[in-house]
Amino acid sequence: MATVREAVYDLLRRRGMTTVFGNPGSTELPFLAQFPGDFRYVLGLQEAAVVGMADGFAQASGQATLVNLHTAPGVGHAMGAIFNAQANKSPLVITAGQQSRSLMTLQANLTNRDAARMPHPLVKWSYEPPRAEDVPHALARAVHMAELPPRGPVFLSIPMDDWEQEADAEAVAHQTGRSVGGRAAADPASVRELAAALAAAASPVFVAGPDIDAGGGWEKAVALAERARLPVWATPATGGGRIGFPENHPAFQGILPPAVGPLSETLAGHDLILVVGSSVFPYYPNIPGPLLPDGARLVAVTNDPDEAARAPMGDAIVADVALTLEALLEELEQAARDHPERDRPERRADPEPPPESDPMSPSAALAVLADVFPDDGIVVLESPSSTPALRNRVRASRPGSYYFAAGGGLGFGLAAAVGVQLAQAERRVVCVIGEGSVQYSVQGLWTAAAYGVPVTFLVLRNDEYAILKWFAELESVTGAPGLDLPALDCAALAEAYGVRSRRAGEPADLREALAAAIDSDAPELVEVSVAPGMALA
Ligand SMILES: Cc1ncc(C[n+]2csc(CCOP(=O)(O)OP(=O)(O)O)c2C)c(N)n1
Repeated sequence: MATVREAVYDLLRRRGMTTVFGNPGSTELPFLAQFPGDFRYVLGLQEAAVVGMADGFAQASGQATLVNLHTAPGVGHAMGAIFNAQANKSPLVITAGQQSRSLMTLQANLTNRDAARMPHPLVKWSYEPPRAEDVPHALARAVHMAELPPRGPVFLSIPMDDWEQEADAEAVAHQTGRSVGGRAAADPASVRELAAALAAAASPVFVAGPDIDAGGGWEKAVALAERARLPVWATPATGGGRIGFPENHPAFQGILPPAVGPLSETLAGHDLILVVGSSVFPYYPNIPGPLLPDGARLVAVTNDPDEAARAPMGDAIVADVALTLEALLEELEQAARDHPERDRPERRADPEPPPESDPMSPSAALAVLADVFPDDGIVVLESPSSTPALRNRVRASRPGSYYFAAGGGLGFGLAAAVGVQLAQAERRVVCVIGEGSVQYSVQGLWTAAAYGVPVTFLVLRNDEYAILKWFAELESVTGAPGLDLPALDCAALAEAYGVRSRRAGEPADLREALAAAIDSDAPELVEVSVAPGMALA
């Protein structure tokens, strides 16, 4: 007879979920006992780093990913990272140990008093099974919930004495083999109507969002833009955890500004705005204005009913993004016959040479990165004041090449880079990060070193929270404390965690250090001193 533990490992194995991210405690050891040889346990030294790594891994592998945390305090440390995973629509199955069932009512030490309530608003489903023999079923349910669209994290609390109990073999046999698919096609009538509107519009525009990449719709998005001759904008960087369209493509125009007024101003003159795989819109900060330019209609395609319902304007089609793009392409083929061809959109300019300064500007540092960046490289970005400059200079052109915390919580970047690199061993990951941001999941450096994960960490060191100084100006705030970061030495921190580090002062040193780090089979950190302030291009 199989135990609950054996049944759970069998289920995980069958679903290919053999990489487990965790930080263990006494309440998790019974789950980890006799850890199977075909599984890999990736230890993170703090839970924000554990969940951040798993988030990167889940997104870059496209697979539900198991996380194991230590009862209430472990979940507590992880909450900010779970918030990010929710915004990233990352299919994480987060488990946490719980006190033994017989000791929960008297509330023995480490009892998670209300385990399912704790992460509740941040997950799609949160649960503590009522009986030990329900654990395999609850885990199967958790995996399906995490993977069904819109994807996202789920949480399961598991009492520590459940693992040795006997599983219900017949029930487990049914649960383990189930396949639950959720890619729903759009109503053909709405697709026909949208195709007709696109063909009839005088000046339609396409806004590409992160779920195009996550949902495998990249090539179809390119085909749609080319066939209908649409100019393409990326959804605002604030909510663009991934990019949905090649940023070096001639149709690509740039990134929409994130605030209401400037966004609609940018789209002025278009009569049809097609938004695919994004919320409408990830606005920030509050700069009021009209929601849409005069005379424009907006139609969003999203697999997320909540995104569709909460949009403040426009129509929406709730369906799988890639399938809908495909259906739209087929319809457009019919419609194109009686529609005169539009001019192709104008190509945006190449990046300007960066200004010269000492220390170099963040744009100059990113221009060096763009020069040495491998064709199939992947950027994980958490350098708030240089987000626009990075996007402008690197211009990622392949699917799965860019990851960013759509939730805006720091701590994603460094950890996620380790997870992305673990999932994409054949490609090279460069984590571009501010020295302030490094601190929120700095323990990920240890995991990179301990597991030989060859991420290049490029730390842009400006000795300040540059983005917050920029926001202070925007909000007319003067005299705010706590915005300077003198003497924060990330190169020394990296060495302490076992990661080789280099410091670069001049562009030529930076080029050499970055090229060597990217080429290395081990993780390396390159710290470059850059001028303070925002880098917009
Ligand atoms: C968990 C969390 N805490 C605080 C913030 C607020 N915050 C946003 S950007 C920022 C500064 C980041 O500094 P750094 O990484 O050095 O980048 P820079 O602004 O200098 O580009 C802070 C503290 C946040 N977004 N998330």
